[in-house]
Amino acid sequence: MVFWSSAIVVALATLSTSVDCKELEYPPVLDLDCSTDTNRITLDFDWLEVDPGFEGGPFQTRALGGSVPGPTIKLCAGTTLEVEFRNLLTEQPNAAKETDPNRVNLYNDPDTANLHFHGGHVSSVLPADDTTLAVPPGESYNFSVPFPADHMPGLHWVHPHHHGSSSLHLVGGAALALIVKDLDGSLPAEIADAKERVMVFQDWDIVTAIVIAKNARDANLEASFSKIEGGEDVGGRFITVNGMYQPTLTVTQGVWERWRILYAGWQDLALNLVADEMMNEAGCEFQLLAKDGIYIEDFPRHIEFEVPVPPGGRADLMVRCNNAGTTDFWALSRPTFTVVSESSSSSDVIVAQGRSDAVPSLTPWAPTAYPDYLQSVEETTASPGCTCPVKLDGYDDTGTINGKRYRSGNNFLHTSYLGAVVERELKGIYEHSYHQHIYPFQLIGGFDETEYFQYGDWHDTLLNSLSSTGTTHIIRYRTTDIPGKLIVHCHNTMHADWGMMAKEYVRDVSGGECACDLFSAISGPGLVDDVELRVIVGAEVAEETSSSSGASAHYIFHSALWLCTVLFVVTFSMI
Ligand SMILES: [Cu+2]
Repeated sequence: MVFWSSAIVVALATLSTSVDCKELEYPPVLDLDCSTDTNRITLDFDWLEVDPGFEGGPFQTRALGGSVPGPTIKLCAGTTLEVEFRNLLTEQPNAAKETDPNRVNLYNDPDTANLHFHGGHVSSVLPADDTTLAVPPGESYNFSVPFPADHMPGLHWVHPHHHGSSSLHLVGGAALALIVKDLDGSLPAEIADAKERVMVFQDWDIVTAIVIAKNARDANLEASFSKIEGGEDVGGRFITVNGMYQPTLTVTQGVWERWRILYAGWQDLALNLVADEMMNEAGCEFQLLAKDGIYIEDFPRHIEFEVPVPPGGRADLMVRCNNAGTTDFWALSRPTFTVVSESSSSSDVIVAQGRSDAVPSLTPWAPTAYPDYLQSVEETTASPGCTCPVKLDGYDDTGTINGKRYRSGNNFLHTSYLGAVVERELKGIYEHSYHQHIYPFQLIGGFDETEYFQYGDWHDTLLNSLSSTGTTHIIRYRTTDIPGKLIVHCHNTMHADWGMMAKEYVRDVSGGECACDLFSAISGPGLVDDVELRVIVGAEVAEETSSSSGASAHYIFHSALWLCTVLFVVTFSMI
């Protein structure tokens, strides 16, 4: 039997009026030092009581970094992020385990986690972004993740990625934004000076979450989420922005803002952010600036319709609302937030009601240089043997990549080598969101372009629901500089947990051969880690890699920044 033993630390803050309480708030920010080589932080994974602000709350969930979403990390390219990741959860004795041979590729290990630095062009070799690492409850791990000096500034994110429990952790809101900062003076003033809003969208599908929890015998999550009440829409499934249910954004009429949108998604559909077509009273317009943390080359790109950010994807938008008035925004076909556009008293804002063409438009801009790993390969043919098919297919226990389900250990799908131009022929992207670790990829061809998905664009996550079932999305990238494991999977994490995931390997040799559809062990030159080893912190085999690394300058998060959300610190225990 499980119970919440002590709910302490009452209201951190409340405001006096409900109107004020709905104004969008932001996660705490960890603005890391750019003048030092290394920054060290601590991220705890633990139960937290949250209240998104509807009648059925509050409820307990597993949170990363002391809030939902967790604190926004801002760092500079050329620095190393050290994270002491402390899994403070308690083992549930009856929970399903991946080590059970009857439970391969099912929901397992609800209290075991790790961290993935989604979108980072960073090493997959421990102690960096190797998602085959397992950190069981009660254990901790010291990540050290160098962000290369030429890393493109942009919006990425961090979330647990343990095979079998990714969905359980994302349904509970364990995610945080990670921003590689723009260099001073690198952006035009109209972007650099614009009000910046980091907006983390999270999908609370309570009904599905309970099904997953039952499957994993995750009694804690099942008990907590079963208590969530509310209307059919709220109690069954709802969307939050920065942990808030249907908040308000007050904007100034006619003034550009920069919205940095992270869809911390785990299901099948794109975010499809859209202003209410019938009632866009505020006359809000979108201009696309970046996707998946990579600046597009043709900014400003007008987005007339919805913004189809795939689960796991990001979009930076310049947004302006040209009228005074109110507009509801929808995401995932649900009313998600409201913009209140207020007229400005400033005389230098010249706006003609309803006429966006009457105010200055944004000036075209692109970075002066793209880093090596983002140099266009549109006109470059793939290296010999480096074009492989990747077909995402099926659902649940029939979900596969190229016909096979995930296998741990030394089992690899494709291989490449440093300097190769790698091409993939993706199938199934109309309903599965292809995500690739370490290297973003360029959209080359094979599909019908839309305003959002155009040839030459870079992504790390791709779901194009407007494409037809038989479409092949051709993508290409150059494996410039980071060798090691490269995980590919569906970012419908339910599919990934059930086996729609595979490992590739980038060999640390310049030249050689690529290989497709190996589905077998790899050996030979250029392996930069032990592909046989799977590090489980606390297990005997992992002793060397799970050791502590020095001073404990812990960053303790005080989650008192939520003005409208009553947070409790929950000590979780069981008898
Ligand atoms: Cu899928």
